[in-house]
Amino acid sequence: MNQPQPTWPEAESERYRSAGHWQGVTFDTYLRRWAADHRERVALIDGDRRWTYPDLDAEADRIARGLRRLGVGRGDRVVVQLPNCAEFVLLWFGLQRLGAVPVHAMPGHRRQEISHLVRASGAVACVVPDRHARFDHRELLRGILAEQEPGGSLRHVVVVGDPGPHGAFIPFEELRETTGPVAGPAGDDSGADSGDLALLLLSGGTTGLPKLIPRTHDDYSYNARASADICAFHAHTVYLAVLPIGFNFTLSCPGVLGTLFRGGTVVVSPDPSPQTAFALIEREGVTVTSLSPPLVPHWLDEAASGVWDLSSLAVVQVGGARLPDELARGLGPALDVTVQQVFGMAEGLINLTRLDDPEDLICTTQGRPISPDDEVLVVDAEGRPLPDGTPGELLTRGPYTPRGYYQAEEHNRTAFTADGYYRTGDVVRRLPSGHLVVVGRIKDQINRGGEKIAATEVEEQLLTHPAITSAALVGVSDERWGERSVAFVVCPGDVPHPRELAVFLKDRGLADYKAPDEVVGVAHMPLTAVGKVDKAALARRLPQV
Ligand code: OOB
Repeated sequence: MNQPQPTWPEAESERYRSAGHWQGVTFDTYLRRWAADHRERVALIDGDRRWTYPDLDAEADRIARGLRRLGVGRGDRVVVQLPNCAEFVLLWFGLQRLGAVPVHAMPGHRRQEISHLVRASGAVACVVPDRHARFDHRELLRGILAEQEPGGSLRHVVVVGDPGPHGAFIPFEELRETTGPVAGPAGDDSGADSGDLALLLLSGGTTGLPKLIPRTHDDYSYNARASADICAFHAHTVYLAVLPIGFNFTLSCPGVLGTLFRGGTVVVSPDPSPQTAFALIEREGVTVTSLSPPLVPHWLDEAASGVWDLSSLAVVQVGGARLPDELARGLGPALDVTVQQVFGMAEGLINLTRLDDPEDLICTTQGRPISPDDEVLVVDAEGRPLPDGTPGELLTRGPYTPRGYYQAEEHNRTAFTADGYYRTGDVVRRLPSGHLVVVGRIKDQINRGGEKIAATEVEEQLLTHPAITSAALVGVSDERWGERSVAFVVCPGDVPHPRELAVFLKDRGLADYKAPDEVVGVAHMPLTAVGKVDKAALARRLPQV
């Protein structure tokens, strides 16, 4: 039941099972095992609240009962848009206990993104905070419900915090039912199969609307375990979740799940500021955390104040966007930690520098694949493999890289090769050691400090502005973000100011980070020989940093 389509060929699946990558165990059962194995250990800390492993297990039961009462069951999709708080983790395991499927939204997502996620996944429920970052998520969900077409899938909205005056919204606290059956047959409560869909991740997107990525129990738990092995996570690992927990990096590379697999402790940071994080590092004895590159300078500045005791911190992972080599070189000595670069993707493949790699590899490469069964090709424009050292597009397939997006048959024909390799759109150089250096990108995406912006999505929105007749969004290098977005627009009249466009796009329900940083009017769009907008020519019009 509930097989994500398409799946791995049987021969490959068998290979991954016999290699021990796929263990045939669901997250629901893993949680039961952890609770039995670590009776006293603290699994999760959020502020003054603490959960041991058995507490976490019992809480998953309660939430599963509450969800079941709402009619949520095995295979049902539930959009989860929560900031970093313990409820994210509790809910995630409550859903796993039912065999239901969390659909990960990011905290910054707004009407466009959330309604797309609901529609694309056919979600029956959404779980949101009341307010976060001065934004009222209840208002957002009221709008989405009101706009839903008759027969739409969304039936329930659960709110962490105050559900507000909208009587139909369910307070998260009310989900926690202490009595009654949790679910199906004993042993594996969820009744789910380890090959079933365990979660849906959102792709960064290139063309059309962002796609959903089907991750199974087998593949996603391997992702977390293999990462935890390489990072040598153990029962005394204390992991600080600084980036959004719904981000694959934070959840599973090795992140929250990798920590739980090893009996360690997850500490939730409600925001990524160094002040908040350093206070938690000091108080809880945090040993490892993960950052995006734009956070690094802020962390270094604050650490230089010398008022914090960060001596417990041993490893800082950085990923999601290219970390400049000099920043990598500065980070280790400044915090007295081992730096680990992480080049991963929601579509699967994770690359890590190893903790004992020579400093040069740690500072100048984005790591190498975590699995011996990751297959990596670097190819030219015709798809022909290139020798080591020559930059080309990275293609990959393997035990935790799904063979296609969720219900996107047509898109899959071009996003994957005929023999199942995912075309990453990343341009890399491969060293003889297997380490990859990310040197560019051929996908039409902007990576703004780790936040991915699909150019076509924003361009379509810009074209709805009455002053704009043609639009092209281009990424240019930027000191703070790594890349910033520049909208080139053709306007018969005045060119709108970036602030006005930001308000316009916000009103249309687009996440704030997708608003162009800069707007440049052009008389007409330069075209390539095949008649496409020549984005490289547009980028050359700007002063380079
Ligand atoms: C992570 O996942 P996504 O799905 O948000 O983005 C994936 C894309 C990659 O294809 C690449 O273009 C870029 O983000 N990227 C990097 C990078 N890490 C990701 N580019 C250069 N250097 C890096 N270190 O971003 C993600 C998922 C799991 C772990 C870490 C990151």
